[in-house]
Amino acid sequence: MVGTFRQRRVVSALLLGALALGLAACGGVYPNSTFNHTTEYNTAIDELWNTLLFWGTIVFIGVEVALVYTVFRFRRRPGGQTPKQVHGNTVLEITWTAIPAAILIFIAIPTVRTIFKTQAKAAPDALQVQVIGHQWWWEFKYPQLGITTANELYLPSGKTVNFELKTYDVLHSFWIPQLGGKRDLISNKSNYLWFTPNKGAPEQALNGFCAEYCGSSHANMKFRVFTVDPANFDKWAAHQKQAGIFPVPVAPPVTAPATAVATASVGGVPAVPAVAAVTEQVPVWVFPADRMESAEFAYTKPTMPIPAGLAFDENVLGKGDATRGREIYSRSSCIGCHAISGNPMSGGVVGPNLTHVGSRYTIAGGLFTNDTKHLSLWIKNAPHLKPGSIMPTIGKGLVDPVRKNTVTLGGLTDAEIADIVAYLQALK
Ligand code: HEC
Ligand SMILES: [Cu+2]
Repeated sequence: MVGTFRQRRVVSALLLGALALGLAACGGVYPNSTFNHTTEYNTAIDELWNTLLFWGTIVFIGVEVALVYTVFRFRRRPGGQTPKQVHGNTVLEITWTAIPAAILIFIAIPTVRTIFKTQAKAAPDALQVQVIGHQWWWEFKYPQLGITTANELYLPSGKTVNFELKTYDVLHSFWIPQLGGKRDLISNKSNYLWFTPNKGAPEQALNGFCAEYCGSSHANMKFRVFTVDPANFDKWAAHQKQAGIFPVPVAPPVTAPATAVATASVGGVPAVPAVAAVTEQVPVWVFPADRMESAEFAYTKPTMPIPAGLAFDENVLGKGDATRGREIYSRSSCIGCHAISGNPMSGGVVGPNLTHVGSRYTIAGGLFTNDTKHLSLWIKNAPHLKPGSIMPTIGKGLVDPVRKNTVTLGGLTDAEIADIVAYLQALK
C-alpha cells in the first residue's frame, strides 16, 4: 500500500464525493433538456454529440497519458545532465500534423453528414406550420388546415412538421428544447426547420421559448407545445378551423342565417352583423385538462405572480354577460388589433387571433393562466402585467405605463371588461 493512512482517507473521500456528484447529475428531472430522442432531428444531433464526445475522450486520454508520462519520465533528477539539444525533427513534425488531420476527418464526416440530413428540404407531404414571431408572443398558422392560433402549438406524432419561420417585427428565435431546433426568425426572410415527433410516443406538453433577445418582454415570450396522437390532432384541428361563434349553435343545426344572435344596435353603433349559416359545430378537443393539472406537466405552467396594486371590482369579476360582451367588444378598440373569425367586425392582425381563445390554457405568450382573474386584469391593464406590452391599457381612468397617458376615450369599466371576458371565454 502506498501513501499514509491519512492520504488514503483523503483520496477515498474525494472519490466518494465525485461519485455522489456524478450520481446526483443523473437523478434530476430536466424537462427542458435537449438530450432527447423525441424526433429524428434531435436523435441525429444527440448521436453526433455522442460520437464527438467519444473521439474527444480518446484524444483527451491519449494526450493526458503522454503528458503525465513525460512529466514523470523526464523530470529533473539530482545529478542529471542537460538533455541532448535538437533543432527540427521531420518525423515528429509530420506525425503531429497528420494526427490532428486524421482527428479532423473523424469529426468532419459525421458533422457534415448530420448537417446535410437536418438541413435538407422537408418531405413534400409534411404538415406546414407558419411561425410568426411578434413582440412578445407567437402566432401559429396551419395554411393547409386554415387555422390561425397563438402561443399554443399542436403537433401530431409520427407526422413530419415543416416550420416556416418569419417575424412581424424584430429578430426572434424559435426553440422547443425537447424536440430540437432553435432557429432564428429573420426580417424579410423565411427560415425553415422540420422534424417528426416520434410515432406512437406518449402525448406530451412541452415548453417553447424565444431564444433571441427581442426587447423588454423577451423573457415573457414563451409558448406551449402539445405532441398528440394523430386522431386527437384531427379532432383539435376540426374544432379550431371553425369560426368562433357566440352563442354556440346547438342541435338541431341552425340552417337559416343566425339573425337571432344579432341584437339591436348599441348606442347608435350598428349591431354585429349576423353570421353566415352554421350547420354543424365540432366539439372542442384540447390536451386533457387533468393531465395539464398533474405534476407531470407542472413545468409548463405559468408561475408569474400578479404585480401588486392591480385590482378588479370583485362585484363584477366573473359575472359578465357574454352577449353584452360581444357587443362591447365589437365596438371597442379590440377589433382593430384582434381577429375573431365568426365576428365580422373583428379583423385586426396586430394581436393574437382570439377565435378560440377560450380553448387555450395560457395567455400573453404563456405568461399567465387563461382564467377569469388573469384575463380580466389583462384586458384592464396589459402593460402592467407584461412590461412593454403592445396591447395598451384599456381600464378607464388608469395610466398606461408605456404610453404615459390616462385612459379616457375608449376606456372600459370593470363591468364592461367582465362582459368581454364572458364573451371570450365562450369562444372555446
Ligand atoms: C393596439 C392593439 C391592441 C388593442 C387595441 C387590443 N389588444 Fe389585445 N392584444 C394585443 C397584443 C399585441 C397582444 C399580445 C400581447 C403579448 O402577449 O405580449 C394582445 C393580447 C390579448 C389577449 C391575450 C391573447 C392570447 O392568446 O395571448 C387578449 C385576451 C386580448 N388581447 C384581448 C383584448 C381585448 C378584449 C381588447 C379590447 C378591449 C384588446 N385586446 C385590445 C393588441 C391589442
Ligand atoms: Cu425574444
